[in-house]
Amino acid sequence: MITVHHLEDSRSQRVLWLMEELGLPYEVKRYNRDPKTRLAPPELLKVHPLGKSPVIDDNGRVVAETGAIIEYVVGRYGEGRLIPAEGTDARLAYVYWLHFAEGSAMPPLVMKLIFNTMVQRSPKLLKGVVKAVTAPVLAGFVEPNIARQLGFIEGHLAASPWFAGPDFTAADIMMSFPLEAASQRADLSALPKVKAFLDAIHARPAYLRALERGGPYAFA
Ligand SMILES: N[C@@H](CCC(=O)N[C@@H](CS)C(=O)NCC(=O)O)C(=O)O
Repeated sequence: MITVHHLEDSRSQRVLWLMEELGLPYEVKRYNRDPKTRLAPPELLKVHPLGKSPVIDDNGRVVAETGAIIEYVVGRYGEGRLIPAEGTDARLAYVYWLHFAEGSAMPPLVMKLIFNTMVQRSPKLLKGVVKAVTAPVLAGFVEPNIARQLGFIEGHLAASPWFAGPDFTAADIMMSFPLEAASQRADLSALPKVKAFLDAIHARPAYLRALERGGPYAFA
C-alpha cells in the first residue's frame, strides 16, 4: 500500500489525483502548513531530508519530487495507462510537459508569490522600499516569462485537446498545478484553452475524489 505524504493546499494534490485516476489503493498522511509562514511542518523532515511534499512511501521505498513520483507510479502500477506508447510523438510531448511543469512553469510563478509575499509581510515603513526593489524584477523578468509561457501553453492546447495528444495522460496531471497557480497569480481572461483545460480537469470524477481524500484545496 502506498502512503502519500500530503501537505495541505499543495502540489501533492496531484499525486492523490494520480492514484484516483489509476484506481490504486493508497493511504493519505496529511500535514498542515504553519499558519504564519505557510511552510511545511518539521514532521515532513522525518519522511525526506528536504521536508517538502509530495513524498510517497511504497512499502519502505521513499520517492520525492512530483515528476519522479508520477514516473514511478505510472511505470510500476500503471499497466500502460496515462502514458502514450513509446516511440510516438505523443510520448515525446508527454516527457516534455512532465518536465516543463516543475522545470519551467513553476519557477516564475513561485518568484511572483515570493515577491508579493515580501511586500505584504514587510513592516509598513519599509513596504515602499521593498516594492521599489521587487517591482522592476517582476515587471522586467517574472511577468513577461509567465505571460510568454501561458501564451505558449494556450497555443499548444489550441492544437491538442490534452498536453500529450488526443488522450488524457499523467502529463495533464503534472501540468494542472502550474495552471491552477497561474489562475490565481495571472490573468487568464485571454486564454480560453487554458481555462477550458482547467474546467475539464476539475470536472473529472477522479479529481473530485482526490479532493475529498486531500481535504480543502484552495487552487481548484
Ligand atoms: N519540485 C518539487 C517541489 C516540492 C515543493 O516545493 N513542495 C511544496 C508544496 S507546494 C512544499 O512542500 N512547501 C512547503 C515548504 O517549502 O516548507 C515537487 O514538485 O515535488
